[in-house]
Amino acid sequence: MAEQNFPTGNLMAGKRGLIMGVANKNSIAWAIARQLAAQGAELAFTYQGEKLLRRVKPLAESVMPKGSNGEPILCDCDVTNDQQMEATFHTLKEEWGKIDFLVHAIAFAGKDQLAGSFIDNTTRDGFKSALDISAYSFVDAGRRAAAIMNDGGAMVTLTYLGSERVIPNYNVMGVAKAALEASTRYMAADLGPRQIRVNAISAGPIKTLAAAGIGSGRHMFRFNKAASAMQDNTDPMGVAGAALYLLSDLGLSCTGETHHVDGGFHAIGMPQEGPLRESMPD
Ligand code: NAD
Ligand code: 0WE
Repeated sequence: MAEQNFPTGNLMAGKRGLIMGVANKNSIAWAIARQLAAQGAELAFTYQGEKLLRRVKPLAESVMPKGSNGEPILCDCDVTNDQQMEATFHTLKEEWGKIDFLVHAIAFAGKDQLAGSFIDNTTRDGFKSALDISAYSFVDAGRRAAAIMNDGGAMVTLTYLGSERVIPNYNVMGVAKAALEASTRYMAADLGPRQIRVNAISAGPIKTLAAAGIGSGRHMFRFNKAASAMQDNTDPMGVAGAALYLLSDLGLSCTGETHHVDGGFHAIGMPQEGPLRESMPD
């Protein structure tokens, strides 16, 4: 993403929330955090282990409004660790009393699960851990967050088209994203009466740590650009804008939704011939 200015305003003024899933400046969660901060939100962050604190701390400090009493709230939180999950939301309750929103941008499957044949390569343990980290973690974080959303609230998670259609090598992550999207709907139903909205954003491919080292990466980005309605790759700023809509009061009455931000790739049945030829010269 080029250096960009996120539109400023007051859409998130007076709102506080937790961002889970910043690993570095390319993380989708970081684009969302910057957009929310530009609209006046106060943010807390989780990070996955000490190694990532070195990256996340300076980022967090750069968006915390000056004069807000010093240190941003940073919690070490591996989502498979119940004690760390407990401690994270305990800290938020202690520091803030309540929260208004949650951003969940976490996914993981073992590298061996993300290549070749789905039916042959998906192991019981690989399946369990992909669904635990990538889908159950939203249910778990959502339950803990809702417990301190005393004034209504909103939650957003990040998903991918591989939940709806077969994308080569995405494999068990596609199954995990299907579970994540279904969880979004069930959570929306449970929390709706308390004025807590729960939505998912289905982003097109974006060059982040999680998208690096994908075997067919070059091909995937070129194909997505050529075959999408907008004939361009997905800009994380569009994802951040969608998150702002869904997490602010603009999102009123929208819940249980999976909103695609992918240049219209999901809407295309057959891509135009021209751009495809250019992207894949024989
Ligand atoms: P990223 O690598 O920047 O973020 C992934 C995050 O998941 C990291 O911060 C990592 O620390 C965290 N994580 C993994 N396992 C964890 C665990 N056990 N406990 C706590 N945190 C853990 O990559 P990203 O692309 O920004 O991914 C964010 C979300 O966006 C993911 O859910 C991903 O599936 C989704 N998404 C990504 C793309 C894309 O092309 N990059 C497209 C659509 C959806
Ligand atoms: O959700 C994702 C990626 C999530 C992810 C990435 C990794 C890489 C490193 C989960 N687990 C791991 N495990 C690792 O060891 N995306 C939407 C990005 C992505 O990943 C793909 C894609 C796309 C798009 C994998 C194969 C094919 C397409």
